[in-house]
Amino acid sequence: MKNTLKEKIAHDVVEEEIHHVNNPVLEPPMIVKNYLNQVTHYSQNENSFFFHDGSATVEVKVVSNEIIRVRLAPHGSFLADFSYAVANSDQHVAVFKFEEDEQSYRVSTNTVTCLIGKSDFLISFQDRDGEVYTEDHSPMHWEENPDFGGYYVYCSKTNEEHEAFFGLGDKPTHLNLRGKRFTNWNSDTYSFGFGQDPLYRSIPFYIGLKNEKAYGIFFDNTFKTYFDFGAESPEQTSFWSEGGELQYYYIHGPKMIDVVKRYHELTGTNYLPPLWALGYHQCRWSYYPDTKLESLAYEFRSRKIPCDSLYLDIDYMDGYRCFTWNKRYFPDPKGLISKLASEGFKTVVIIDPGIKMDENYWVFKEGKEKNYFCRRGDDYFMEGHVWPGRCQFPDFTNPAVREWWGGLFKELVDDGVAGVWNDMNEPAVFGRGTFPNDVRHNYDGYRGSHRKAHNVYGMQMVRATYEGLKKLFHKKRPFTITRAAYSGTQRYGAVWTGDNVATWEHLRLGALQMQRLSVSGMSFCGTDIGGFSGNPDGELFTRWLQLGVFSPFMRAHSAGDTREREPWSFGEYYENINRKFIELRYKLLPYIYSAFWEQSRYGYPILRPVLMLEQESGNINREEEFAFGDKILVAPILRQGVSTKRVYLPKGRWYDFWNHAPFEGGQEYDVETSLETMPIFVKEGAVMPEAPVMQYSSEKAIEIMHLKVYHTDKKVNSFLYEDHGDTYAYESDVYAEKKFTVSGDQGKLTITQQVDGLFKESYSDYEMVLYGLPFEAKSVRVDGVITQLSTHTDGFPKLVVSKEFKNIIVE
Ligand code: MIG
Repeated sequence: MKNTLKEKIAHDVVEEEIHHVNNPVLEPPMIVKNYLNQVTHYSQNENSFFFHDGSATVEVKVVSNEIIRVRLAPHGSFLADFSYAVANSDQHVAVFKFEEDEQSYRVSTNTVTCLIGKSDFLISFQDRDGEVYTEDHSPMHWEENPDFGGYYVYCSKTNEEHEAFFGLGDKPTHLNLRGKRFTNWNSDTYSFGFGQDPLYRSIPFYIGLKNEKAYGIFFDNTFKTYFDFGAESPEQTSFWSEGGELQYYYIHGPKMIDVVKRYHELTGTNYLPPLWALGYHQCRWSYYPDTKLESLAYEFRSRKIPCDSLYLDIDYMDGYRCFTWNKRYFPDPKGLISKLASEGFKTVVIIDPGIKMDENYWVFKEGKEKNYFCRRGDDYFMEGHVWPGRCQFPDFTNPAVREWWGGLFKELVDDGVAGVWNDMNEPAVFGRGTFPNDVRHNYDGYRGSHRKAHNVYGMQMVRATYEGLKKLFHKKRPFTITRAAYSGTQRYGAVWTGDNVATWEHLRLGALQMQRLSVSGMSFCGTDIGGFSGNPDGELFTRWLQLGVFSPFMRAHSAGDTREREPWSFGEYYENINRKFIELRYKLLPYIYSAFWEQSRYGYPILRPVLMLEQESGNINREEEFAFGDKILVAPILRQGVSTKRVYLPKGRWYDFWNHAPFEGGQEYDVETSLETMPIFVKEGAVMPEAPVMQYSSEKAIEIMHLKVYHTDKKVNSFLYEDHGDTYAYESDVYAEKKFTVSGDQGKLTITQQVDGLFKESYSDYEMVLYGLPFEAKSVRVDGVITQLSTHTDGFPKLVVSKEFKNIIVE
């Protein structure tokens, strides 16, 4: 013991001497950009290759057949390999090979090759045929950050003349990002405008489209990041950060949809929501007191307008203290919630990160005792004003804090709350916007200032909420939404686009933002239907609701200083149209739920821009039509006073959803579209499931599943997914995943079915209606047995078959 102490002192003395000897008076250091130099040597460790230039090291890691990760260590040592976004970067057994010639090193899988130039350290990615998808414009570079330590890190790629760029989350602008520059820094942006940047979310992932071939770049860096898609110089696309590591994933296509799917393989998919979360939700800031909620519930049911969920905004709390009730407005929360539940309404409550500094408030006391609140650089608490007054803020990047936070929902869950809405988690602070940079965070043990943790703060909050609810619910699936997000947040919550405005421009923005979020890995998204601030007229509200039917998350919401905003608030004429469209949402629920399954299980996006269906340069600027799931194409009406809309249908045959008339795609059509309707098309060969209209998603068991079958002379698969709707039994195979294959010719239609899983549906038969038959059906054989055709009420041929059928032939 004594010895070691002596040694230590001796050591310190030595250090001190060295320190003095080596501490000449220095001029303030010059800030210079350092570029990678010539490669001097390389080494390999399993599927990672390390290239050195004498000082810096670059790691090229084969993550999967289609994904390669690049990291830069300016002075040779990498930062800890930890990511909030990437669930697992070693998930696949990757096959790869390594080659070297005069000019370059080549790391290849069977689909992609990463080339590292020996003399210039330029990195490029090619497909098997040697076609270059993206290449460095200059070698990766960095700049010392004397104030905070670490480096500003930069990467720049060469733009092809017509290259286009997509993704990046919620940027409120046109789908193609070419010519623009963006910042990622989660911000509370009330009444944001077209082109405003940044907004609430940071999704540092983009898709490039070059010569009609797509690839993705995911820059997994939580600091403030920047993307420049040829704004500063048309020849380059650059991305850089104020700190952290230059670390990005190259994701191969060549199809956009596969890039998105592979991005989901890295960052996870949306959790499978409970079915009720896909119904219509009614929200407002705020519905109170309890009698207001009761009368809302009564209005919905007596007017026969379907609705699954009612929301409580901040006024349900006692002085905006999280996890409390305002007992004057809500004397019996449990009674109210169970009454609403008995009428089929789920209750969702808001929660904010700011915890009121009040010594008599248990949440504050507990958080303080456990040392769970964020602190400044000099150890002061991070304090700021939000709705409750002066607040402190839990450090959600600390796993112990997340665990604690998750448990705080116990009473709300006991009261019957079914979902939680996470607001203000950019984090928002009145006056100054957000936390100052010197606030310290645990960052799951890896430590960091707010510069590093800011963009994941909201993600870790909704993660804590989601994981907590999941535990408290035991066997039921929770529902959560969040305003702030970072890549990967889809694993923990849905998102809404924040405080939009009741204008036609914002309706258009909503359609753009949702498509963008969907291709950026956040499929479960929606806008405040009607616009948060301002007052829509009946027409705008109805058109917005129509877009809402085709929004993965469908919720009307409005600010407190606006006029009433329920589906009946604009008079009977609008109410009837609104009812019809909300009913449509409920008819489509089996289809929508199946699309969510496809997202959650396989990583397919729910909204798909036309370009994703038909990857041709001519479609780059099409942003007013999009696919909802893989069988429906919609063209929401986004302008006032419109009665016809020009709609482009991708190649192949489509059917008008309303009257089943066939249309040949590959061209534009002028579609009549009064306020009572909107352009909706169904893809040929589709088997579209339809549920009976219900007042809420679980009102009654389906007695017979309605299937609309559309003729094709190709071969087309459709999927129908069913399960309990709100449990985790599907994880033990208690689900039904049905694959229908439709094929046909001018005189024939064949439908086959294959079923996977153990779920037993409530019904035993399908009622099938056949659309678009180019012949008059005379005979039908179901698994070889001649079966009767009849006529559906709409005049088209119909048959009733057992849900067990395997093969149907119509001639
Ligand atoms: O400072 O809770 O975006 O949806 O109604 C405003 C009140 C706080 C902002 C959210 C909005 C919500 C509102 N919140």
